[in-house]
Amino acid sequence: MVEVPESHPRYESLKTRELLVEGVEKGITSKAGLIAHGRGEMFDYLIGEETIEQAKKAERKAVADMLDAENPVISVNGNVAALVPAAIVSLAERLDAKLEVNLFHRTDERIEKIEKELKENGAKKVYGKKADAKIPGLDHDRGLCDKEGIFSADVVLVPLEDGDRTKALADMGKRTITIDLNPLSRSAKTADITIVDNIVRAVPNMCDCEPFYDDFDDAENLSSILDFMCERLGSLSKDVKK
Ligand code: PTJ
Repeated sequence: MVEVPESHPRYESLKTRELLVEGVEKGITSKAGLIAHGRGEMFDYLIGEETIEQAKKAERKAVADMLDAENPVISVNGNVAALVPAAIVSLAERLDAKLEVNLFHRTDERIEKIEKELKENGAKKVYGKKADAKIPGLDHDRGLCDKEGIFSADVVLVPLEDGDRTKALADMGKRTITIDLNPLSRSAKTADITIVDNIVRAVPNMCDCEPFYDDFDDAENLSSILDFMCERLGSLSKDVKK
């Protein structure tokens, strides 16, 4: 891993990139995962690279929903495993949720490597390898999942997810929660709760936050995030002219 000096103004961001590059080298993260992260970084710029109030509220609501669920499952892909392996295991413990490796670019080798990474970070059981069920409406291996895991879950946390899969899970009647920096993505628009925050901040926040049990309107929250981005761009535009 390249040593990034802590004095570098973009230290946190560069360190996060290095984790993903290391994930690719270890065979955990797909190469496409690097591109997906770049898109995420762009939206992170628009919110000022910090957790905004709307995201905090969605994080707290997501925790409340997962705590209330009968069979909550956290879906883990190659980016999640590279960026927050220890925190995602802690979150699963807090929420009494199952962890399932569920990949877009699925190979048995990647599934096993991610399972190993999660176990090295304290996970006792990891679902995903069995793949004895299929999410209806998804072609090829994208639809594979575990009967005891995602297939029978009532609430699924799907961070950094492909829009088709989020929709297919919603069509199965599941409550879906996503973490996605892009408020315009199909996942963001489909999920019942959308957390527009960087996963490196969102998951640790969710390990510690107070659950929010009141009413929550996801569309209202998303709209307010887009307004926030527009206002922020407006004030940055004024600053440039000074
Ligand atoms: O490991 P695999 O094979 O399952 O593949 C995982 C990726 C992420 C490559 C795959 O699911 C994919 O292609 O995803 P998408 O459709 O590019 O969507 C990823 C979404 O996550 C995009 O909307 C990004 O803006 C967002 N995103 C990227 N990095 C982050 C992020 N959101 C939060 N935190 C991030 N660090």
